[in-house]
Amino acid sequence: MDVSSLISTLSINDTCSNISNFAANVNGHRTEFVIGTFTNQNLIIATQFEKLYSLYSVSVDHTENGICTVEPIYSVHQLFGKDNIYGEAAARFITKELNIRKQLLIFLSLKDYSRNTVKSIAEAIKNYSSDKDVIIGPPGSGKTTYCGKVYDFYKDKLNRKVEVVNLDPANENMNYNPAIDVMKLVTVEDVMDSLNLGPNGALMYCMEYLEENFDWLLSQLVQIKNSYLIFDMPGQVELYTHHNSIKNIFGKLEKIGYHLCAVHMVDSHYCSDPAKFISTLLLSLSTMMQIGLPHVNVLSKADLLKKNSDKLDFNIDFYTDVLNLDYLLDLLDDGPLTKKYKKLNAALIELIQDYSLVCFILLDVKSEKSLLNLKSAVDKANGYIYGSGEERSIQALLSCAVGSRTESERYDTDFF
Ligand SMILES: Nc1nc2c(ncn2[C@@H]2O[C@H](COP(=O)(O)OP(=O)(O)O)[C@@H](O)[C@H]2O)c(=O)[nH]1
Ligand SMILES: [Mg+2]
Repeated sequence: MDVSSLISTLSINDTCSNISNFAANVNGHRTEFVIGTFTNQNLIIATQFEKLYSLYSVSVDHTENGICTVEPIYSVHQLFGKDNIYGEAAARFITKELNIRKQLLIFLSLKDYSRNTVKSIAEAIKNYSSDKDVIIGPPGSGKTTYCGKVYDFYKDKLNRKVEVVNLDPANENMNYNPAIDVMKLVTVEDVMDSLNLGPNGALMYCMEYLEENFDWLLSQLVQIKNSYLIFDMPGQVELYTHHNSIKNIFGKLEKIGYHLCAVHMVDSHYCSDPAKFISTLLLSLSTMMQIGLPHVNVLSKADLLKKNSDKLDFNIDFYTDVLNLDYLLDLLDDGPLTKKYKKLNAALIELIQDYSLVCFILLDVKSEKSLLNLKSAVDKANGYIYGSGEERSIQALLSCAVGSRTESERYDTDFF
């Protein structure tokens, strides 16, 4: 299917687009899907034939004669194809089921339009669209703590179906009950004993073993339907800067249609020393380059950072926004250990500024507002659009319709 020429034929002229395709088995029929997200509209193609037969346009309205409606009103128009009232009903059903809030262009070419088939089509899209966050970062940065907290928060406060997958083969003190646990496949402790390796070597081995046994992970993942997944990852830095197993595992997950977003956590304690902060920036940048996923950098334990803010050289914004590092260069050039390396300091600062990719979100896991702030950044990085089953107040729908407030901002005013 030549999607780009189709999109230009449909005159969807949009620079901000996100298009993906995948195939799924829907009630015994191979079905090809294309999902496109644009600023003002969404596109769904679902075909069980080689061709596209019918195109429908569904508009979503939240007011009638100027008065807000309790439920959104869906108006369906068939733009081309043979008249098919079942197709129109299917287009309406899918829009509603996926809680789509923008105009939807939907091509449906199905062998039958029974309720069962149409429901399975919506399910297949939902399964595909549910996002997955991979929580990465050095040991002790707070990944496991965050996974447990965010699990409770998503489930209890945002009403999202959510599960945590533990991929750290040496995870202690999990404050959540993992839906999948890599420690059932392999543990660092066993590898250290059986192969006589140290902890670092054993962890590398475990991730290579997981890569080789990707089918084990996949067989468990397919059993989790329709949930937002959070992957708790191991902390060893080289796994994200140059070793390839984790990158390959993420690549395989993306290939089968998972949307991943990397949430990279670094202890905000490193802000207290200019040399450590530079190494934090370099680590974050090289991880972004190596992993190559939508990426959100986080400075964790912000409560401690705030408590000790008088000990910082700059305001907290300086560390989160990473806008002008020349001030940091001055400190490095005066530092007892770093003053010898003026040229190297200047080159490192220039490298980070040239890429201009790294900035941070602060996180204090004890604050719901902080969890929400991070969630909002992750949703934006992910392009999370479908929120079926999440709270649907008229206000929320209206504000989404005009694009004025994100779900987080709504939650913010509703709960705080
Ligand atoms: N003060 C504070 N401590 C935190 C926070 N997040 C995690 N920690 C602590 O940091 C330590 C390491 O956390 P853990 O989640 O095991 O880190 P991981 O190795 O990255 O999984 C634990 O003692 C946590 O209690 C936070 O937001 N604030
Ligand atoms: Mg951990």
